[in-house]
Amino acid sequence: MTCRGVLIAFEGGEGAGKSTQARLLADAIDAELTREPGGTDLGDRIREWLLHPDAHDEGRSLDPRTELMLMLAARAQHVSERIGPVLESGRDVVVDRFSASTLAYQGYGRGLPIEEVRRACSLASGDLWPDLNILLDVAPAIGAGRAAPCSLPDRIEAEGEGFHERVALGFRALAAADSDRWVVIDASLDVGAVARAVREAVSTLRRRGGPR
Ligand code: T5A
Repeated sequence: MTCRGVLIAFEGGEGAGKSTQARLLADAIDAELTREPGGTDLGDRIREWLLHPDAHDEGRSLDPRTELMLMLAARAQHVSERIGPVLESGRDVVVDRFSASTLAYQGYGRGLPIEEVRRACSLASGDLWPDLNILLDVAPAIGAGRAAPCSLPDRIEAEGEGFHERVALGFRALAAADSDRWVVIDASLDVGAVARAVREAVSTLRRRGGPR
């Protein structure tokens, strides 16, 4: 019988270094690398629609519940089409954002009820939760300062300071409430130091015996 692979999610605010660290870790442990929203053809189309700065112009804002449902539609397809089969084959998966981003952004950020968002996440993922969430913790102002100088912020990046502060507090609250499945890393350190802390967290997970 093949052992199920391990699911590791990178979480945190904008510009925390998730994509950089997810790529480094996936290369180091030869895991499947993917991201959310996205990871499938359908998910990539939903991503484009959710994040494009002009997606909801002319004064029409996207209702937070619509945003939640679109994030979850992308996740349901991602889990059934890609993440689930890879884990079942015994290979590890590194994902750049997963359900904790939904709790932090749509729950803490947008103000939707946290327990309802959690139940909706569980439904979308078939109750799949990461074996390890790695929170790259950085002040929102530092993360925003890492954006390429001429890049246009996407629809969610363009939200105000208060929104991004609520998201950051949300991530910290999630990590504090479930320390078995979370590790918090100071993402203001340089890339190499963060990568070493990530590898140490993954080694600890393996010593504990992988998926729980
Ligand atoms: N979202 C997502 C929800 O609202 N709900 C959900 O359920 C989900 C899944 C996704 C958006 O969707 C939202 C959250 C997001 O708003 P995204 O592009 O995937 O968007 O996420 P971002 O956080 O916006 O991605 P970024 O690319 O901006 O940030 P990363 O991935 O955290 O950072 P990274 O690695 O690309 O690095 C950014 C820059 O910083 C440098 C890099 O070289 C790069 O230039 N850098 C560092 N510089 C100094 N020190 C370090 N330690 C550095 N690490 C990286």
